[in-house]
Amino acid sequence: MTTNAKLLSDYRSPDFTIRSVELTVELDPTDTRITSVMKVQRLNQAAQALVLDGEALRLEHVDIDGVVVADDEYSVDDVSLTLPLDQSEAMITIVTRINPTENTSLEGLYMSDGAFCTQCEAEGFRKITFYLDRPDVLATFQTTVIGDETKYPYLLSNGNEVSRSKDGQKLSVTWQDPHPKPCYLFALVAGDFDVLDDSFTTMSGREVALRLFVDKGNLNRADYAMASLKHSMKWDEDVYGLEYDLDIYMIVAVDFFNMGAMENKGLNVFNSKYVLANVETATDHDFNGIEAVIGHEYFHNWTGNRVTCRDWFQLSLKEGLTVFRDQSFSQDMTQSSVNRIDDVAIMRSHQFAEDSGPMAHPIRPKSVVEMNNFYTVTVYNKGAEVIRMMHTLLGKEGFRKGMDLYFARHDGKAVTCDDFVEAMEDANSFDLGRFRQWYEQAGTPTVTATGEYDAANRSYRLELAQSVPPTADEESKQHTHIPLRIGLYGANGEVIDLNTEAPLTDGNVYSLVEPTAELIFTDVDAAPTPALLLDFSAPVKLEFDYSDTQLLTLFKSCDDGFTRWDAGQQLLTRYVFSAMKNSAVLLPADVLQGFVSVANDSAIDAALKSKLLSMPAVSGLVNQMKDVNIHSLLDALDVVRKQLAESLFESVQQLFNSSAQPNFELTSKAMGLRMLKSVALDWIANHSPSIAESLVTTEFENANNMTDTLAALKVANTNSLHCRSELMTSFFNKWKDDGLVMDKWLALQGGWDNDACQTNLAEVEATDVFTLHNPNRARSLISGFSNMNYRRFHAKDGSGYQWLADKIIALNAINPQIAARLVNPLTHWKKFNTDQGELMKQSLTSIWTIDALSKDLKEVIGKSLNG
Ligand code: B3K
Ligand code: ZN
Repeated sequence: MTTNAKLLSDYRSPDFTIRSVELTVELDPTDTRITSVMKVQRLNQAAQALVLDGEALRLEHVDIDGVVVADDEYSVDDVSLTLPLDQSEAMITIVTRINPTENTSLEGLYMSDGAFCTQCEAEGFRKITFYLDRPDVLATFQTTVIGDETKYPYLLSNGNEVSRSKDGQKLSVTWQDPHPKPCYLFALVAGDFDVLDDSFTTMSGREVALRLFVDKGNLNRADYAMASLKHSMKWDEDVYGLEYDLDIYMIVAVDFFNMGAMENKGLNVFNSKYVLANVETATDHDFNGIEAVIGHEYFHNWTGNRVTCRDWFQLSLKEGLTVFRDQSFSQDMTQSSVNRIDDVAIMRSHQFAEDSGPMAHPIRPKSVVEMNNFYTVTVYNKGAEVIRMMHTLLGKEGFRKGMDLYFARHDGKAVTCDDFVEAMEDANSFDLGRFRQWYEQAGTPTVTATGEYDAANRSYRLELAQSVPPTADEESKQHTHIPLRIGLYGANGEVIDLNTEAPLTDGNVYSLVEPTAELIFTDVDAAPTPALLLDFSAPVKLEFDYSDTQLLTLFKSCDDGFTRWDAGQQLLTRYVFSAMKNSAVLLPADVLQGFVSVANDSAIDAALKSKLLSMPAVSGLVNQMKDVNIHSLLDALDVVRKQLAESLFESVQQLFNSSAQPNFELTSKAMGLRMLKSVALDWIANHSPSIAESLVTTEFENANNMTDTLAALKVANTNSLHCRSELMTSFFNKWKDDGLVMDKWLALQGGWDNDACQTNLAEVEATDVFTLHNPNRARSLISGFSNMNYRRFHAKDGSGYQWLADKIIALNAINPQIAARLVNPLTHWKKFNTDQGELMKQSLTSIWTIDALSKDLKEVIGKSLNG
């Protein structure tokens, strides 16, 4: 299986490069003809043959400098075309034909609801024409798109439109992109759309046309995306001094898309989920997602497009950095500590799982079979944490100096993660030698800390030690450079000044660069409560033996939102684990009272309060355990939840009432109140389903926005209230023609924890709204079940596992990329106790043994089954 893996250590610069390419694309849904004229230059004078990548192409013609290359002079196989070439420059013309309708993988050129669209990252361009499909080959593109104007009035590609002509119904439009780019940034879209037009004046006074293309009839859902784009453009100028560089910026929303969106130069293609929204159809969560993804793709214009990756192992160069940038943008837009909590929750639920599972890899992987399998939470989110740590170590200004130097050195080039770190180092004269370990190895480091108070000397001694556990890909590990943002707190949460000889930067950041360290703080009046990971300053697990009292101190009054939330989660986790051993365990009165006092504390803003009052996520708990008995864990969660629900009952009823708002507003304050109201409603339902019945029904019926509607429906679904079935039906009847809204319904159906689950799933699959061909539909139901419905997915008879396996087998033939993503829950079978683990393994094996298993699934399942 690993025999066809590509290795980072095998990287060689290319023998040839392509300076410019002229593409002519004659569109036809089943027989599109592509003519490519490339100016090829030899870089390695010893090279005698040009090997171009190409898959699923019908080759019609090839010539070099106008001389036809005969059949017996070239060779073609499943993945490449080899041409003899022993000159330093040549013009090569290649004509190929493809069938976009048959392309259900949604990679290369394919059809989405009657429109043509492309997805080329990572290696999709080779499904359009023969090319040097690698990110370190940068060419200027001129693209002529030809199609039937009655069906495809908009013919789009990268850059600026330079000419158009008509021949009967045939429209021909030519685009020129002056910025040399790798082919993964190529895009072509053709179809009939409604268009939202706007413009943005850049900081140097240039006017940029902004055009948002949506399916006919959807213009009333495009405003938020457009506003988000303008905010992003302004933010990148303000924070990084980065200006947009073409005359036009286009975004097209399509319904069939594997990922969230794609940053093609000047022509972003978006999953419609991240564009289309209004208050009737989208939740606050959707609006925030749109702002983040629009920002993310826009920020790629500099971090990804202007400076791109040398090879795909360097993916985090652009993705980690761009996620960090979109996170900072969202944080600046909302000014809420809750964003950071959400970032951390993703790390702990998903990334820590990946780091300790079969697919463990460093943020810069060393070995890859199918690149699409490496668009992971490790490369993206842990990658963003690594960038954030550099920001923490260098400070805001130092980081900006590093970014400026990075662009000054590498604009227009394809570079490596080392080049980025070096720019940060050089701009700040800061040694990041040990820090580079974050790029080299997988695994979540553990920082173990102990503290001792010396009353006689009024001092506090902290001992720190770091270690990284072995991971699936590598046994032995090195220590790394961990920034710990430290706070000491008194009994009432008051901040204690840090007096220490240990070097601290930014006032409270200690660099743990050795395996162990000792810090002494002086002038400490009483035994303090330490917080060592303020704002989650490093993606590590922190082990410190806190007392309940210390955690309550942090929970009730720490000045850092993340730390408060974390303290509450640790308290609840502690009692969940006790309840696994003894289901009669009682939460102590002071713990329950701590949660009540947070609920009643009017100084805490609503969004943060909703987080502080949330139960720990199952996935996060699983990551802290071995040989997981999932059913006993779920029972223990119920035990703790019930006790807390009872204590909180009065407070949450008040919160539910006081969070109601007379008018709908789309501000972060209003969003926070809606979030708190829904959390309160869930607690009410937990303690008293009968009271919740009428509240939920009224909420559902009176809601004037999707956030409140869905919140009510979710509470009915999670708590299996009597009103559930009627509300689900009413929701379905109202929205059945709207795919994006139906995704919410599908996710709830998948997540329904009920004995009728399997029958229900079969009924839902049989409805017209469900199809495995649309990734959004497939993901909603399948992931709603396998990632959210723990009891039913882990059904003791294995039926949940096999249901997932059957979907994966069907998806393997349709869309291997989506199949390889959705199979993830089964691949973690080793985490679970033998009863469940063996059943999971059996279902995984049932996929492994089918004919024509894609290389995407082979890599992921192979690693899980064979280690
Ligand atoms: N760069 C794209 C992801 C492409 C995924 C290819 N399988 C989206 C993004 O990260 O912005
Ligand atoms: Zn990205």
